[in-house]
Amino acid sequence: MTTESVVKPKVGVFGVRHHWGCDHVGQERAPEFLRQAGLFKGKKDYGDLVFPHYNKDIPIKVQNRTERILLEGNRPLMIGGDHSVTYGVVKGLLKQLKNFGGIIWVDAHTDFDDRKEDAFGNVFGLGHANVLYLLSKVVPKERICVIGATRMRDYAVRNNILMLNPKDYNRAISRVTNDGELGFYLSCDIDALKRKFAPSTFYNNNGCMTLEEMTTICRESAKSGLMVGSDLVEISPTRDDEKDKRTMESAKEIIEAMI
Ligand SMILES: [Mn+2]
Repeated sequence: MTTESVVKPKVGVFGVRHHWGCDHVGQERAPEFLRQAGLFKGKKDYGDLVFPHYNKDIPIKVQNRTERILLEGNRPLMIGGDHSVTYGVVKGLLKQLKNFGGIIWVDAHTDFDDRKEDAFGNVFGLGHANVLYLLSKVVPKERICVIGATRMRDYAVRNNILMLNPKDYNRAISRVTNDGELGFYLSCDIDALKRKFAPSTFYNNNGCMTLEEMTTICRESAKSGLMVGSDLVEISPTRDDEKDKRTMESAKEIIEAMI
C-alpha cells in the first residue's frame, strides 16, 4: 500500500467536547464556538462527541468516530477538548492505516509526564499531561517529534524524544515518516503560540511560537501529502470577548492551513 492511497484528500471534521483529561474547564466548548463562527463550513462535518460526565469509554468513542471518518474516505480533523482526546484519534489511525508512521506534536508542553502517580489522574490515567507518553507505548519513540516545547522538556529528554524548533518542521516530517515512506499525524495544542496570538487558552503563559510559524507547519504538513490526520486542541473560548476573538482568528487560520 502506498502512502498516497491512505492520505484522504477530503477532510472530515469532528469535535470532542471534553475536559476530563485536565484540572480545569473551558476547552469542552471550543467545537461549539468554532462551529458557530462558521469554521466548519464547506467541510464534511461529523458533529461533536459530547461528554458531560467522566466516562471510561471516552477514548474508544473518539477512536470509533475516527475510524468511521477514515472508512468513509475522509481525513480526520479533530477539534478538542483537552489534549488527552488525541489518544483515541491516534488509536483509530493505527487500527485503520497499515502505513501509519508517527506523530508531530506541536505544543508548549511535551505532555510526556511519565510518573506513575499521574498528576492529572483522569480518564483512567489518561490526562493532558501524559497523553504523549501513553501514545509512545503504541507508536515507536523514534517516530514521535515535539515542536515548540518550552515546558516539561526533562520528561521528553529522559525518554529520548526529539524536540525541535518551529523552523525545523521538515526534519520532523522526514523523521516521523521514515523519509517519506509512511503517513503521520499532526497534533497542535494552541498553547504553543505566544500569548498574544492565543490568549483564550488555560495554560497560555509558556508558548514560544508565532501564528505564522504554526500555520507554516500545518500548511507544509498538508502539502507533504503524508499527513493522515490532524487536530487542534485546548482552546478555551470563554475567557472574555476580546480574548476569544483573537484566539478564534488564530484557530481559523490554523484549521485552514491544515486542509
Ligand atoms: Mn498539550
